[in-house]
Amino acid sequence: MTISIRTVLALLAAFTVASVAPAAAQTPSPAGAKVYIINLKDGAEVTSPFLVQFGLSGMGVAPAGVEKPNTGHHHLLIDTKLTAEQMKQPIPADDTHKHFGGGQTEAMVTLPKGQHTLQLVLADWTHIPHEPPVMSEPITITVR
Ligand SMILES: [Cu+2]
Repeated sequence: MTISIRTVLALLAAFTVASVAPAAAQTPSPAGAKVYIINLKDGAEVTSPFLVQFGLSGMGVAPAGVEKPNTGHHHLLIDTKLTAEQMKQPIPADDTHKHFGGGQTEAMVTLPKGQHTLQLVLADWTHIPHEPPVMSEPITITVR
């Protein structure tokens, strides 16, 4: 069996393109878009359960699954953060990565006593953070 050099080159080219292509496309965000926690400041003390209100300026809220320019839905990161690699992928869904795919703009959060970090990240209809990312500075709160 012989394999022509042309076939080898074609296979190499296909492999190179596949390995260079991004894992998933990120949705662009408009300049100046901001997400922030409205009702809690860094260092806040709360009792559990407590309300977290999600603020957004420069973009709109749309439910997960609805593709519309300059929109997204809120995600609350609790005691975790996203790595640079995770910023390009759908946000995981678990106890520390909460999705508000219904378009919710606030949530009651239950956490054990102690210090916790909270951070909001907006993501597109497929749960992938925008480019550039629209995320709040993490805040540290204490549950009494
Ligand atoms: Cu999501």
